[in-house]
Amino acid sequence: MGHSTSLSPDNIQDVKKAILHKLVFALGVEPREASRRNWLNAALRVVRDLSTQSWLQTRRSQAANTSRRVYYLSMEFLMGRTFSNAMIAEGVYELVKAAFDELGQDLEDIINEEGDPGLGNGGLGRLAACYMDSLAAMKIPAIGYGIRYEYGMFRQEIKNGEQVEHPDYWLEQEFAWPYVRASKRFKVRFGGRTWQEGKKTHWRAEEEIIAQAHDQLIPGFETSATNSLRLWSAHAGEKVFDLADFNRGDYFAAMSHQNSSENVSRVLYPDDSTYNGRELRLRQEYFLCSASVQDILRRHEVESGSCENLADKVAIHLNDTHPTLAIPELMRILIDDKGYDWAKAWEITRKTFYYTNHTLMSEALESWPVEMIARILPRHLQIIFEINEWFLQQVREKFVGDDDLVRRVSIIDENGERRVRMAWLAVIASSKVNGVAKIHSDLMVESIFADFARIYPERFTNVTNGVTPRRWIQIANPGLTRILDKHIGQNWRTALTELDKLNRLIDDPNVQAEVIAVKVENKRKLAAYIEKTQGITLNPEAIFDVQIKRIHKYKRQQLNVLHIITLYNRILKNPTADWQPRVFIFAGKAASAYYAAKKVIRLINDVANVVNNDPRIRDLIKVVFIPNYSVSLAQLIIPAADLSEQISLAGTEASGTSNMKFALNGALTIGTLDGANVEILERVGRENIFIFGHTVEQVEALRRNGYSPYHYFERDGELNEAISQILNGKFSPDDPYRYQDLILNSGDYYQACADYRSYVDTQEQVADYFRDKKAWARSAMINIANMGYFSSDRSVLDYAREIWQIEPMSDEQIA
Ligand code: 26M
Repeated sequence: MGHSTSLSPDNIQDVKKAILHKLVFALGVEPREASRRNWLNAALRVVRDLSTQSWLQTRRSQAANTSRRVYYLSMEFLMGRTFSNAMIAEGVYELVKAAFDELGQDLEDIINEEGDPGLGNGGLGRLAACYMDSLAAMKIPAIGYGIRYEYGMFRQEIKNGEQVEHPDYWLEQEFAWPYVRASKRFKVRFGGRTWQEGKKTHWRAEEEIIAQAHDQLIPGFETSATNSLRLWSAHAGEKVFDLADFNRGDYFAAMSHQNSSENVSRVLYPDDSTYNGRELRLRQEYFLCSASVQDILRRHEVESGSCENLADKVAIHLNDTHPTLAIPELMRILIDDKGYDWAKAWEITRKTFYYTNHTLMSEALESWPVEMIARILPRHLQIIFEINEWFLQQVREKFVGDDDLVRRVSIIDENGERRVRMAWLAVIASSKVNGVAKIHSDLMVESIFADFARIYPERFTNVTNGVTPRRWIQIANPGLTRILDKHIGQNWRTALTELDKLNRLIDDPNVQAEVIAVKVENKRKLAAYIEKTQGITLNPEAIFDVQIKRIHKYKRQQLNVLHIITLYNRILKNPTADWQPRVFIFAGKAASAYYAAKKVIRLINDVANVVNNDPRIRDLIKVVFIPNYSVSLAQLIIPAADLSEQISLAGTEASGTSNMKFALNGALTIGTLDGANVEILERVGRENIFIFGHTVEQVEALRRNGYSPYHYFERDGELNEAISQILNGKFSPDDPYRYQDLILNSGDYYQACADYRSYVDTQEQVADYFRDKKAWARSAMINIANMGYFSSDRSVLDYAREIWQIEPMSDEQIA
């Protein structure tokens, strides 16, 4: 099972029959009336049956296994579409394709019929999804825990150049992959009060809701190891129906309690850059933590009898601080329900937890008002205070007299309204804390966690992010897959460093030609999508210059726009020069309350309008903003890119992961010395990447000496011209003041003006280099060949070895 099943006529007939059987008996639909969606769901059920057999097998062997299991807690899982991934994991893609051929259906159309659940904001959620895929492929026993939001990330529409948000009710369309586990339900309680009875603390909550499990199988690529992702939905417990209201005959008043309970899993918070202290978000976080910790303990007790050896069998990983309440929740259950004393509970807890930090930006750090936690989770607040007392005592003993240190590392921030610093709690209770790229992990211990690095030097480490080659090459880029299979064999799928073999072929003109041809094929496919959806015609010979990511000041989409305007001005001044045609592609969502980010979207669209419709430009440059960025759009756009824009201010982008996906698909990077760009540079070498801009040290020096954008604005004619045009309404003639507050007025905190000159000059080198098709193709091949390190398989194996201390299972253990 799982390994490529042969394409024999018998097998094709079997799959065809299985699909028809599901169509009729699982969906109740006749073949002649079946829609594409029906065919998709029937086939999903067939593939799920295959995965289910392996899954039950894996569960049995994991339960019998003595090894440790990791539980990956994340408020976000951006899984992308399931169908292709499941087919290739089970090795039945070609078989299903052949069966659908016989049924008169085109597999690609059916694949594109699947929705794309947006249960995450961006990098952090997609990383969790890549890790789920890799944990299964690497046979590491793992369960992901998250929330089954009813509404995912909003759907973005661009109307008159502006972002308009629409609710994404993704459950509207039937999705046949998950199992609903009616028997897996846990009570999650909120509010009320606590009291002491001798040594025992009691908590009487005033509200109780039910967490209901929805499981998705995560089949490991070509292995029978199958993990699961368990997402919780919130439901009204029976007792929250107000009987008094019922008796009065007020049905709707009685039912409204149900609504408020179910609000907890209603919607994903669509902001990934600024902490917002909403009470509902706190409830969501606790809901995830409580249901998951209860489930983990239940499973552990079934397998091991008691919680005594919990830490030997259980590793709980916190994907950022969002699930940090799992720490006091585990403490609470161990002490109040299982009767452990505080010291023992704390010892177990500290050996169980691990925490990954994904950002250094202070405005994104979670800190909840003490008052709010007291109201919603009174018992947990007591436990947090107790942890803090224990911790500060240790600090006082070790650093005698350093009261300021004690104030700085206290979990409770006493400056102004008292707040609980979630990152501090996560660090104090975890065995290991990691950053997500080398530079980020270094900066982490020099900046936000500097005090903790003194207190616990051995606790901090790095695991550089990675991406799954199954989705990001095999599924997204069939053309490149063909080239790789032909020249270096098929093992790269689970051993990505095999790509290194491509280094021998970089000067082979035939392979170069193949690489160029596949890139052009992918560019045509993207161009066709843009033509169809937006009516913009693109030249596939142009450089496809792509920046797709959340819109944020620190990511500096404005810097990209300043370059576009500069190029526009240059072409107008010298129209007959031999300009390299270029297509600028953007996509990404702005948090709905992030005024400046929304303005940047509008600016991109305003500039697009002027540039695309100026006949003097003769289509030499085109600007496209693709609406509603998603995982499935990324799969279409990334393989078509020539140039990957990774232009964040040095020191601000923790890692980036699209930078890896682009390079893996043969795009060259233009980027700063930030995040994982630094490690990409190390592997591809200076000649095969375009690095520009200030280093972290230079950025800090500028800040220390009082940075001013005017310094650059006054000295650089082209920068002056571009900014003046924006400010004077050149791109918004209907509303000349639209961009008055952009860039200069806000002080240019992310130093776009300081990096402008080196960015624009480097872009000129890009254009020159692109003229030499063979040199470019050779560099693209060097990029692909040296991206093996950035497989998420390597990342999860690093976690397993260095952090969780988990051995991957052997094939014998699974079988
Ligand atoms: C926090 C509080 C309330 C509501 C939402 C949030 C929140 C949600 C998502 C905060 C941050 C969120 O995501 C941050 C993120 O995506 N960080 C990115 O993580 C990637 C994976 O490690 C890195 O590659 C990116 O550099 C980093 O920006």
